[in-house]
Amino acid sequence: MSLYLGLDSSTQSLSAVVIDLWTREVLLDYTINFNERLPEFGCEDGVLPNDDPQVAHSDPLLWLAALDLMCKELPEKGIDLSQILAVAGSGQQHGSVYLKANASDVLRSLSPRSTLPRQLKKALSRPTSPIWMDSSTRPQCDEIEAALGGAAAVAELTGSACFERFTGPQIRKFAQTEKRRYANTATIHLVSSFMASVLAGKHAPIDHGDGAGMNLMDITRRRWSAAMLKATAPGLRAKLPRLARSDAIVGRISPYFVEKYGFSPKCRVVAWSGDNPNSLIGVGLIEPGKVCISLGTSDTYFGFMPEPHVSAEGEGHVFGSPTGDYMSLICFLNGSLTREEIRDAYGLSWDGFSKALRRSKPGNGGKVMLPYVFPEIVPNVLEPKVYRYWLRENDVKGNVRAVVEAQMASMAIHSRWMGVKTRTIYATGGASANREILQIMADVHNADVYQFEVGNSAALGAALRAVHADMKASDCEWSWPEVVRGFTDPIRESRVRPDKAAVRVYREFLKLYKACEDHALRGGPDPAKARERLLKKLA
Ligand code: ADP
Ligand code: XUL
Repeated sequence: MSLYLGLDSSTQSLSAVVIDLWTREVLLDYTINFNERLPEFGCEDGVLPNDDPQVAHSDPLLWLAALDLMCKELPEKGIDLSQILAVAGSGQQHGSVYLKANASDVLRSLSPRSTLPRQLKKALSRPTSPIWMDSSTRPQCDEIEAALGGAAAVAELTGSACFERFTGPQIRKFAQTEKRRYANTATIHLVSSFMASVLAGKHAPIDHGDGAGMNLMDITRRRWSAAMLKATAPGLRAKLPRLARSDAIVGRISPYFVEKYGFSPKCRVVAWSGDNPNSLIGVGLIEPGKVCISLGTSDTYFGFMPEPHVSAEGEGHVFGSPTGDYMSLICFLNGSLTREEIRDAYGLSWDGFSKALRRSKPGNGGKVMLPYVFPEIVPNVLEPKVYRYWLRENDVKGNVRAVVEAQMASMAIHSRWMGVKTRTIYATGGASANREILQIMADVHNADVYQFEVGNSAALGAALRAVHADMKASDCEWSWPEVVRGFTDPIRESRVRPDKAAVRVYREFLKLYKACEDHALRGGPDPAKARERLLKKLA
């Protein structure tokens, strides 16, 4: 047996995937849902309640409680933790954790007789963590961009224009509004590097994959950008961990996990990365040509990229790929939670939701929704609002189809900058279990869509990264195709093919959707003409 563990600390849950390298088997794919298992932290879907819809913080102690629970339950699921050779992980991107100077001591001397939340609480200089759903830092983004000579200059330098949820603008807001706490902060971690630090019992580096989501790292040189640091907050350089390759070994696992849960003291902790860079590996995107759409809390559209090629429209991102290359990504905040909102508004189950999709037709009779239930990242919408065009609110089937068609159309339109003409899409994330949603994806994008055995591509990707880094550290480096072989093949039988007639309808529908978006967000002309053209096609 050669076991590797991949963890995924995501918005709504902590997942673990355990693989056996020699038999190429996934031994366990297990999730602890925060709402169900840890309601005492007061988060709803992983977010602390706040009166301001633009503010989204979480409780970092919740993530730690989930880690304790996971380590306790893995053996109950049949996993012998003493056999795990290395562990790597995945964190929701952009979120940040603020620690006092005593954190190094606290991390080094964790007592197995107490819990992680209880012990780390005294090391937090800020009790809550802003996460990727936060959109409250537009003023800070504007200030930083102005200091650097505009959004395009920031995008060229860091791989993305300033985005509200990115760590740099979040740190700037904290430094401006909570000066004392900022001064009291010795180290600022990402969710990924924070969790890795806890596992290793010492401050872990930030990897190039997740570091690219901060608006602080020079994307081509892969080091902190002095200009970005200066424009962001005073004294920031000293508060950031070092940057490292995604295959860096942080160290051996901390005695806390050895004594309390039975890990081997030899188990290596590999640098953690963001959930999207991990998913890239988890679906085997180690060369260009295919794209992945992840339907998780957010919907993301991403692909492998050999060279950093930045979005001219300022809507996408370039992150580091764990292979040492790059990846392109667009994040749509209104993903699963928005589909859930519509589902719940009509009192449906997922079965009922799917039934409504089956009973309605492509193009939805020219009914359109712009479902910004939450502030949207792409296109940028700060005030949440659901727009309906020719769509009555009491039309159950119409609304269900409209939300999915809108999400798929928005992805197709806003991903054009990537210039990828793909005939194959890999679908992952919780909602990829829904075949009716995948059919609309296939039809709108005119591509075959495949599912995967392991739903959690981020945790699987982390386990595979653990393999790669552990081999390398043992002086036996494996190529990436060798590492992922047998783990990342899509399920052949899961293929969803585009329907020719539907593809034709959606070609026209995309124009209508774009016209509605222009009308709602940019004061464009009435979209009625575009609708007439679609109706003609439907007739
Ligand atoms: P994350 O990792 O971002 O926390 P997941 O990838 O685990 O999220 O996806 C969780 C989401 O999957 C839930 O919010 C839920 O809305 C969605 N989901 C689960 N099953 C279905 C289904 N059958 N149809 C549509 N969505 C689903
Ligand atoms: C990506 C993004 C989200 C988070 C949470 O830029 O903000 O996908 O990583 O999943």
